[in-house]
Amino acid sequence: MGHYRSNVRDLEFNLFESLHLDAVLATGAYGDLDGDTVREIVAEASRLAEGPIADPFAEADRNPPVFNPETHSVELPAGLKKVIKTWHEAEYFRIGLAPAIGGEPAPSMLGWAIKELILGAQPTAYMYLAGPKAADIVHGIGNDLQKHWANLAIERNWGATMVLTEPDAGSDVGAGRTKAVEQPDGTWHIEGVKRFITSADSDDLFENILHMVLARPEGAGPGTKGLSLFLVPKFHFDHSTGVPGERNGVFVTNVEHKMGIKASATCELTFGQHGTPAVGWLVGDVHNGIAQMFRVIEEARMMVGTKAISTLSTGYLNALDYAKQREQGSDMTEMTKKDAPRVPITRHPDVRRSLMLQKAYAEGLRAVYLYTAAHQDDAVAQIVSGADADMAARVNDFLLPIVKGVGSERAYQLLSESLQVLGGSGFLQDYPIEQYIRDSKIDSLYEGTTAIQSQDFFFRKIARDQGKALSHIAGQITAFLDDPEASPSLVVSRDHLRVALNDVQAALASMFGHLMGAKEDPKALYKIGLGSVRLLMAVGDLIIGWQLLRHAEIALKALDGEPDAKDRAFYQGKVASAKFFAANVLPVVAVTSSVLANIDDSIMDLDEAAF
Ligand code: ST9
Ligand code: FAD
Repeated sequence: MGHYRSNVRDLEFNLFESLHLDAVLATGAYGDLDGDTVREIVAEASRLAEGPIADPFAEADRNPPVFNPETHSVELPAGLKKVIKTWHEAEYFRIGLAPAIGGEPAPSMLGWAIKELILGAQPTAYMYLAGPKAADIVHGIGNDLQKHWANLAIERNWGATMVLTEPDAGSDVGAGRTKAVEQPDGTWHIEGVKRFITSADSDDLFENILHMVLARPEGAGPGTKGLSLFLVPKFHFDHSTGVPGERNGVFVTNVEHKMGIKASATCELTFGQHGTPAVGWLVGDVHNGIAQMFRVIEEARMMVGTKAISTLSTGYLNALDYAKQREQGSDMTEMTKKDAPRVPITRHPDVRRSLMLQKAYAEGLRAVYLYTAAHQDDAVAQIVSGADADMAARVNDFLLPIVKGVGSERAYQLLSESLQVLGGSGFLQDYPIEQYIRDSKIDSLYEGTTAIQSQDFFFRKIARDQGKALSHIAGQITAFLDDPEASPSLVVSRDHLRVALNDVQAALASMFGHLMGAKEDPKALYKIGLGSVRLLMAVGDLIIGWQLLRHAEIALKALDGEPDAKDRAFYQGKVASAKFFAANVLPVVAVTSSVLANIDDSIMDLDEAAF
């Protein structure tokens, strides 16, 4: 068996038993797509992911892309190229894309469930396959000609990149210096150097690459609002047929050597410095670059969170397989008997603790990203949480930093537990977990670091939203807690959830207190900066705990119906992980609440020399 272990049963549980996919499909909003077809699609995608897609995972890591400075090109490992082609040919990319560019209508949550599979099996492959989604976005924000290019990009299978970062503009995108100079024919010449650009060259995978580039038109203002979005193709092309022509003046000038996701080419990209102008086209003929680019960023943040969560899930399932087979030591109750039989390490309480924590986070975070995806479609959101279109968009925005920020941090933290279960063997390259850890570290860095996610969460998704999405979610949790049909066997767990909800509300009140305080004394903002990551993680735990307990209720009802042995174990696992999370993780939220109420900001006055 290859490295990747999918969890199709849990995906189906989320889609059908938790998020009511049958009812969603019965609305007719997605044509004649039905439940059986969805199950077949997911099962087939999983087979592909666990088999040929996962196959060259280690090979691609050990033989990373090779940069040729003479030709400004990147050579990719052959196995990885084959994987990328195989997944593309399976045409999953059409799921959920606009029908006008050849997409198949489907709920967003189905698209993300399938993306989870490739993101766990071969994450770097998925990043090379961003072209169709980029085309979908260009189709949404481009002018008529650019909408046609979006069609060409799908038909002719072009690659795509998102180009924001510069050496002096990382988190601070608004510090970008790359310049755009308008030409008499309405095109623009882009001049500058961008850094860390994923897939800026991709061997011979694509006949063309559409770079989506933020640059500052001459004379435009400072900061992000002065940036505009340009399409800069690798090759000029016939605007009607798409047939490629001359090379455009955008060249890869370096490829980074990295800790993980080594198979993903991370490139320096230079515009207009090699004697050929880098010609760009202003997207949608409007100077609204940062808002337009955020359409791409939102998609990519969801992708990064799902990648991290998927990696944690396969890390956990690998650890579980190992633990079931590894015998070591005797049962703790017989620890003094030297001749007691050896037991599988799954008998040791600390291994059980670790496995159950991994399971709870992996499945809880899966529930969170799919619940988020459910709010990316108006019809689905209505069924899942009663949100109207406006509220659905707010809830999606609110949950994105949790999927990305909490998903990436918890995955990296818990993958360390997965490795620990294997003991010294986990440290070896014979097992995939060391690579999972290396490959998933990036998830808390790119697409906005965790600190950036936490500030986005507090300032934009809560304060600027006037707490509307937050109230909607808190209302859902309260309704769950007050459900008169709640199972008696979850009473204690629900109490933990109720207390955690109160603790989060107290933590938020403290943060709002600091925000109000900043009107008098701007230095009160430091307290928010010192506490925002903790707040994000605490809200994440609250929402994970709620989702797990929702699932436990569903599982308990299913257990009453006498399921078969396999399903019985599955549902029992749902109940056990929810109870475990409620008892072991939710009480810790109180600590965060207390810390946030009494934030000590004295380190902000400390001389740097004292660090
Ligand atoms: C990266 C790529 O890291 C990682 C790997 C990607 C692999 C895929 C590669 C292929 C891509 C091809 C594309 C395909 C499609 C995707 C497929 C995925 C596979 N929500 O607060 P303000 C907007 S890329 C929505 O004042 P500052 C809004 O318009 C690099 N919009 O910010 C707002 O105006 P207003 C990623 C938001 O102080 C305006 O921005 N880099 C949001 O000026 C200004 O807002 C980063 O992520 C939002 N949440 O700037 C940078 N927030 O307020 C991280 C802001 O009027 N840094 N807007 O509505 C940040 O996010 C900063 O906080 C900042 C600050 C830049 C926004
Ligand atoms: P910095 O912004 O310098 O941050 C350094 C540290 O300071 C971080 O811990 C950060 O959290 C903290 N910090 C910075 N500002 C603040 C603040 N205001 N408040 C609190 N803390 C702060 N970019 C693209 O445009 N396209 C891509 O395709 C792309 N792919 C990438 C692939 C890889 C492998 C990598 C490593 C990066 C990629 N990036 C890409 C860039 C990525 O998005 C940035 O690295 C990221 O946004 C962080 O910027 P930085 O590295 O400059 O770190």
